[in-house]
Parts: sequence; C-alpha cells; structure tokens
Amino acid sequence: MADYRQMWQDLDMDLETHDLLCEVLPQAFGDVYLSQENRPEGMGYYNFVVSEIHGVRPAELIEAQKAGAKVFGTFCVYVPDEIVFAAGGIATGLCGGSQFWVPGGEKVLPTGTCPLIKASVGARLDRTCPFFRIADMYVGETTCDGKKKAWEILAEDVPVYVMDLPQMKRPQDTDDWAREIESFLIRVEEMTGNKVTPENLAAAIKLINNKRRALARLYDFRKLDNPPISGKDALLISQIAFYDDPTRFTQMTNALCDELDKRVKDGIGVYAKDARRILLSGTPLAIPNWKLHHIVESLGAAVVVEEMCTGIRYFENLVDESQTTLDGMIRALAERYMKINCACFTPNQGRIDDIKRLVKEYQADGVIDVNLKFCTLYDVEGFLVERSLKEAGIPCLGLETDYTDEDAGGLRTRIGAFLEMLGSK
Ligand code: BJ8
Repeated sequence: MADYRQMWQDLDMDLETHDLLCEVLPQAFGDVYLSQENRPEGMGYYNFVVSEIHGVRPAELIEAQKAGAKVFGTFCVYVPDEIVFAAGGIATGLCGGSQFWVPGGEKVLPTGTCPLIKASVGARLDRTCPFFRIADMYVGETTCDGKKKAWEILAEDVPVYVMDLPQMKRPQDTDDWAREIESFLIRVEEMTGNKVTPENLAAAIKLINNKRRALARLYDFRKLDNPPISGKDALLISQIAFYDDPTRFTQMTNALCDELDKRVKDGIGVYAKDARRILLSGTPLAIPNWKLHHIVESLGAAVVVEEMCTGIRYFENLVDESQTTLDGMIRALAERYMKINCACFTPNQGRIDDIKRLVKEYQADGVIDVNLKFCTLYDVEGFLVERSLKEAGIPCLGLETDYTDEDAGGLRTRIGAFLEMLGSK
C-alpha cells in the first residue's frame, strides 16, 4: 500500500493500532485469495482495491468532501443509496467484518452482542478504520435490537440518523417506508445543501440499478455447470460493491463479465467436475469475513450463491425506472426495498421461498444456513428455514460462527461431513 500515514493522522486515527491491522490483512488476503489457481484476470482490479483498502477510496472520499460533498455511512441494505447520490452525496457501507475491531466494541457493548455490531462500534471508537472516520453522518435503521441500541452509543461520537424500518409487509408498511424515505430525503437535503429533484433522483436510480444489473450478470455465471469464477471471488466483489465508486464498480464488474463470457466459450471453469454446489444463506459476511467460503471451497466444493445481504439480497429486484415525479420515484424505491427478505420481518416466508428458488436456479446440492453468533433473528428463523428445506428434500446444515478463527477446525469437520453426506456426483 502507498503511504497514507499523513491522511490517517489527519483523520485522528490511532496509527499504532491501525498498523497492526495493516500487517495482518495482506497475509490473510494472500492465503485466502491469491492462493487460488486459474482466477480471471479481471480480479486484478478487486485485488488492487483490497491492497489499498484504507488508502485509495478513503482518499477519494476526502477529495470529494473538499469539493463540498457529504459522505453517508450505512449499515444495512434497506438504506436507499439513491437518495444520497441524488443529492450529490456519497453512500458507503460501514459494516465491520473483522475480529480485529471486536474487542473495541466489547468495551461498551455486552459480550453477547453479534460480532458485526461489536466490530462496527469498535472500528469507530478505537479510531482504526478511515471509512468510519470520514463519514459525515451514519445512517442506522431499526432492524435488530443490538443495532438500535448501538446507534445511541455511536451517536455520542458521530451524527447518526436512524430510519424506522417496518417489521411487517402489509400494504400500510410499504406506505410507512415510503414516508420514512421521504423524511430521509429531507435530512439528506439539509445535510448536503442540495435539492433532490426528479432529474437527479432518476439518474441516481439508474446508477444504482446499473450496479445491480452488473452484479446480477456476474451471479448468472455461477448458475452454470462449471462456473468460470469462484464463490470466494464473487463474495469479494459483493463486499467491495458496498463502498466502491458505483460507476467505476459497474464498469469493472461488466468488464470482468465480458472476460467470463469468453471463459465460458473456451470451456474454462474453476472447479473440479464433481464439485458439490453449496448455497450459503443467513447473516451477512462483511469484508474481510471470508472464513466460510474459504473452508467450503478448500474442501473442494463450490459456493454458488449467497442468500445474504452480501449476495443476492443486495442486488435482486430493480427500482422501477419509468416514474417521472418525485412521489412516484419514492414509491418505487419503497416497493423495491420492501422486497428484501430480512429476518427482522415477521412473518418472513419470502426468505424461505427465495432459498428454495435459488437452490433450483443455481443447481445447489445443499444449503448451509449460517448464523453470526448472538444474532437472535436469524438464529430463530433458522428453525423454520431448516424444517422447510428438509420437507422439500433439500439437504441443509445449520451453523453458528463468529469472526474468530477458533472454530475453524470444528467448522471444517462439520462441513466436510456434510459434503460427504451429499455424496459424489
Ligand atoms: S437487511 S441482515 S444488512 S439488518 S447486526 S441482524 S447479524 S444481530 S446485519 Fe442486516 Fe439489514 Fe437484515 Fe441485511 Fe443479526 Fe447482527 Fe443484527 Fe445483523
């Protein structure tokens, strides 16, 4: 990585502790990613993004701030980035995916809080992530109890705006969400000093839809008999989608897909012909959480799709682009976002239906339903997911994990046994 010490210092980061993180990440990335054989050349871009993860993009955000733009940090795929970009702001995902930040979170949160929340709070309070320093405002939401309370703690250190997400999917809930998006729009206008107009919102809807289209195109390759890209690489791209510049990300992902088209024509795949195909469902895998993909794929199986927010929940369903009025666009946004199936909704049959549909679309041989430790929502829903899959004759393994490597051996044994149970093709 180039030298960004001055920038980090200006962001009032804890340089000494941050140095420790900079030391471990390249090693982990090398072990998990660069050790793969037969990767598409287009992965070079995403390798570069990771190698400069705390440098290039933060420097761009700071430049944009100098030019008057505001940066909004988000933690959930329900927050409509379109509103932020329409007002000339920049939205960037902030979810923490590393154990490195967890002890910092545990200084103020109960140990029995999910690692995603602990890592996110720790990254801010310990001053060890530039993205958490740069964001002018955090945008929280009322999804789970842990997050709701964490916003109150974070709000003592940084401006936090909380969107009130409905927890049911009745018609009035979509109305409520449309109103909530409207309130968010007003706050974003105040913050940026810019008006959201039908013109700039239409452009922002296209911008984010195009990112969704590129990701959908990428995931389509994973439906093929022998995918030309690994699950690990697809996960990395999904994770980077949350904070890269959307225009550049879309261009680079489409360029990669052009290369994948050629690979398919040339009959190049990345897995052994008899590799078992796995669908991962459950809680999100924020960067740099690559543990499960690495275990599954190093056991010779293929992760072919993630029914996760770092996966299909992020990009499935486009916002209707035919609306011409602000009200119509806000309604279209509300309708699209309410199609996401998070376990914070009750009932949430749509998620179970999605998993079954995806099993077919991606020709999965089995499902691994993953829960981040202390996430009650997905843990409890796991019972219904697993029972329903069982009834449909779809093999399913439920797992709970966190950000440490302590359980890697145990996970490897259980996943290995599950793959064995799936048998050979
Ligand atoms: S739409 S999954 S991004 S809330 S933080 S719920 S793991 S205890 S992240 Fe999420 Fe939005 Fe839903 Fe997706 Fe559980 Fe942890 Fe809460 Fe979490």
